[in-house]
Amino acid sequence: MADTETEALTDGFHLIIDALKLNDLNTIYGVPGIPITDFGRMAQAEGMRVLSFRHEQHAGYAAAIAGFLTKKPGICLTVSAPGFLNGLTALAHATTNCFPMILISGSSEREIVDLQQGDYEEMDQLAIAKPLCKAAYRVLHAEDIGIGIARAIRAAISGRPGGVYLDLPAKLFGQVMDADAGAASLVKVIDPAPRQLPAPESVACALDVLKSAKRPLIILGKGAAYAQADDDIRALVEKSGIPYLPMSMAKGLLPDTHPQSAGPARSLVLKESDVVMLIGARLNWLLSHGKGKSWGDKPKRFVQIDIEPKEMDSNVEIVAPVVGDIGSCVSALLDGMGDDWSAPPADWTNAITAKVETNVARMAPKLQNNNVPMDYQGALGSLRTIIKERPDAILVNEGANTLDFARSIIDMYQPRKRLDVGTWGVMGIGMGQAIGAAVETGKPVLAVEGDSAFGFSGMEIETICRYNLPICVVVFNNNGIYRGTDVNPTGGADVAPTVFVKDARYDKMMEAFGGVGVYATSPDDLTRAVNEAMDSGRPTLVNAVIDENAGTESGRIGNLNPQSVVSKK
Ligand code: ADP
Ligand code: TZD
Ligand code: MG
Repeated sequence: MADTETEALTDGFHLIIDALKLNDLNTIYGVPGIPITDFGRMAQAEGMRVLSFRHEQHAGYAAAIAGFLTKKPGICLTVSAPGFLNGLTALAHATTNCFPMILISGSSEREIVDLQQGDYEEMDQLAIAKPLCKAAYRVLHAEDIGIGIARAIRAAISGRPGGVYLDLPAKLFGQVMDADAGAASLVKVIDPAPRQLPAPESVACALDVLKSAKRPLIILGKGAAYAQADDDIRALVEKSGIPYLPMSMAKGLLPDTHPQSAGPARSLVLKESDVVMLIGARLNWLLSHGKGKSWGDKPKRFVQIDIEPKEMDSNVEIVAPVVGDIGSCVSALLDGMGDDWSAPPADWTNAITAKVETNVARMAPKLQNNNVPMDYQGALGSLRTIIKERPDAILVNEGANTLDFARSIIDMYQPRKRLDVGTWGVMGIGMGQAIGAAVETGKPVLAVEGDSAFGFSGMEIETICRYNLPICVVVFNNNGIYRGTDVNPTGGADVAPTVFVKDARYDKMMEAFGGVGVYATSPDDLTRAVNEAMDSGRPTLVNAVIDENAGTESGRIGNLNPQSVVSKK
């Protein structure tokens, strides 16, 4: 019998680390504190990359975007109650956007929490997380850590990806067990996101519908970008000859300059198309639910490719649902098209090309203006050229006008290079996503931020400087939310709710942490500063002075604002 004095032991701390590493999860985004401080130290000592943030929400956004970029769950680590709640926004965001992520949170002792005896940071975290994520698990015994982490990984990435919560009570970390038994309890998840082949008859039906179309359209969503089936998607689009529209984060899946891109003719193709094939895109508010004014009055038939069967018919009838993973579905469609597929009628594709050319030509001179103070077109014209010259850089983008103008002006050339506010249009993803993208890909990141949007995560520029990440933040400073020109109608001392301190110097914040701060008043200044930042890889913040009159209310979605007939002046 083994001598218990010399028997090798392990504990919860090490089992969690070993389980993550075994599954090739080597990066943790989080904020330390009770009960996970030592866990973070040990994870770093065991060779994991442990990145500490200033606020859990941004660690969570970093983990969520890591999931989108890598198809592996991003890991966010938080302390109990308040830290957990701070991370929860990002977990809900990941779930909403179908990004795989695992929020691991330390928690207080079950016995005390369940009797509500007032433990340190007491909260029934599992119950609170459940409705906001795809799955939620708690591990109480060291021997269950391997299974707990395996389940979390599989839940996050199989089927429709999403956020998973893993609750680890403080006591678990210190639980001791025999090292061999511990090692044997770990699980390396086999084929965590198995292929899901579409039914052959649904593929045939989709092809029939596409064949019968006079004015077909393909819409690519961020699910298509996530799937990493880039070559097949491109082949499908090109072989079919069908014009396509990329949703925001699907831009670059094919280059925005592709001859079949209908991006600049969006209104036309939505209105006039007769058959629309959605690939990894939902008919939610971002596509006006597939009906109403923006879709025109011509009858439409929808084909939809999605891994989630419940997505079909969510807003309108789907005549050809193709359920499966995008890689398998797209390759089945390609096979089924055969060699004699005929391109859509030329009057349709020519009309789109003409519209695209007109709109692009109309925009071109505006993008070259060198106005001071800058307007959105002049400033974004500069950044557009920079991304054209550096197509492998990653663009992070949030704001209202800053988001809408950048989305339409900056062409993307490679898949998964445009990261933005996602399905909720959430402000605050900026620095977290920039950090996650820089860490996961090693590529330079350009974060184009409204001044309001930037404020949600601004303190994380310290994190950027601390880890010396190649991130260039450009703050579009128009003194406020949408515009800087609102006034308080009472004439009182408080400024209007949408207005910030005038001419704030965000560039000086970056200097405070040892980064490079630049004050830019013209498109030429901006070009110079951003190119320098991208060449040097040094953390940089460019305060881009934008005309405070230039923006419009809520950017391009002002129609979603409720209107008062009583108080509106
Ligand atoms: P967008 O906002 O770009 O229109 P959405 O987030 O609305 O995109 O839609 C993404 C869709 O992609 C979701 O319905 C999701 O189920 C689906 N999806 C995600 N990954 C895959 C995959 N690998 N295979 C098939 N569908 C996927
Ligand atoms: N809070 C959160 C978390 N998400 C939101 N989307 C909002 C608030 C509301 N909101 C928007 O939808 S855009 C925006 C807010 C506060 C900021 C717009 O101002 P900006 O951009 O300075 O970032 P522009 O260029 O001035 O329009
Ligand atoms: Mg602003």
